[in-house]
Amino acid sequence: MKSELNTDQVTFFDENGFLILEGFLDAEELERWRRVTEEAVAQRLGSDSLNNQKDPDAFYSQVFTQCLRLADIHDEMRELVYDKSIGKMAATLAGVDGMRVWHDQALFKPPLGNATAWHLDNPYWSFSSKQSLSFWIALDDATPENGCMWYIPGSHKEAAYENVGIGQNQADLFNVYPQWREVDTVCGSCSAGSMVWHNGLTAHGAGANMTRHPRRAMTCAFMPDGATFNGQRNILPEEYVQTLEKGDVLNNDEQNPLVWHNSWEATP
Ligand SMILES: O=C(O)CCC(=O)C(=O)O
Ligand SMILES: [Fe+2]
Repeated sequence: MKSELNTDQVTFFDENGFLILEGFLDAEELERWRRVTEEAVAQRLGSDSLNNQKDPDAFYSQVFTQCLRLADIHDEMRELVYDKSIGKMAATLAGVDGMRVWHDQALFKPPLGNATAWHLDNPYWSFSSKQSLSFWIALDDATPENGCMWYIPGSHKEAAYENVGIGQNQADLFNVYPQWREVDTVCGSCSAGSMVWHNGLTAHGAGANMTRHPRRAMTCAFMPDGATFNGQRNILPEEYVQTLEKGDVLNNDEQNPLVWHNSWEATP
């Protein structure tokens, strides 16, 4: 895992709201991420929650097979996504002291699958922060043909927290942010084993999968330590949400484990 970041990369992320790290995983690590993700997805699809395949013919089910919180149900997945060096990357890119996992999710765009409409991530979540971010690890080569990601550079600096959502119209987000129609989009094509980071307020989407093969990705979203509840449930369990008031710090280590704090630097 090439988890060292240089200052140019951090500056690029800051300016553009995304960062592509080609060849993040070596061949052996990629095999492990693939196996563990496939196992955990199979397990999640066998349960009746935290996946989007209840109605497999629905438009959204054909955007991707979405399986959430895989670290909860698979020990090796927990090791992979709670890895301290990845947590440190998240904290470094966001410029914060501590990072918690918001949620992981596998996103497998099926063969011939629908496009992922342009959207922002953070407006879905139970906290609002300019320092939230996600990684997206390509488990297959991600290309314009099979639905790689695309980004609007700098959009994170202007975005607010209204949720447009991932619907059927690819461009609904541009009705809220018409100024982005004038910005050149950036293609996030990358080879299998690459890691792409994006800020939770960066506009992004993916094309349709025009090929007969799946386009698999394993992703994880991070919340800066100290972020507070904004009143939205999102993926938090109902019993936990019942205990929360707007403005409460989301510091439940079971729900949102702290995966990095700069104060740990001295401790191996
Ligand atoms: O994989 C995709 O098609 C979309 C991914 C995405 O929206 C995300 O990782 O936030
Ligand atoms: Fe997204």
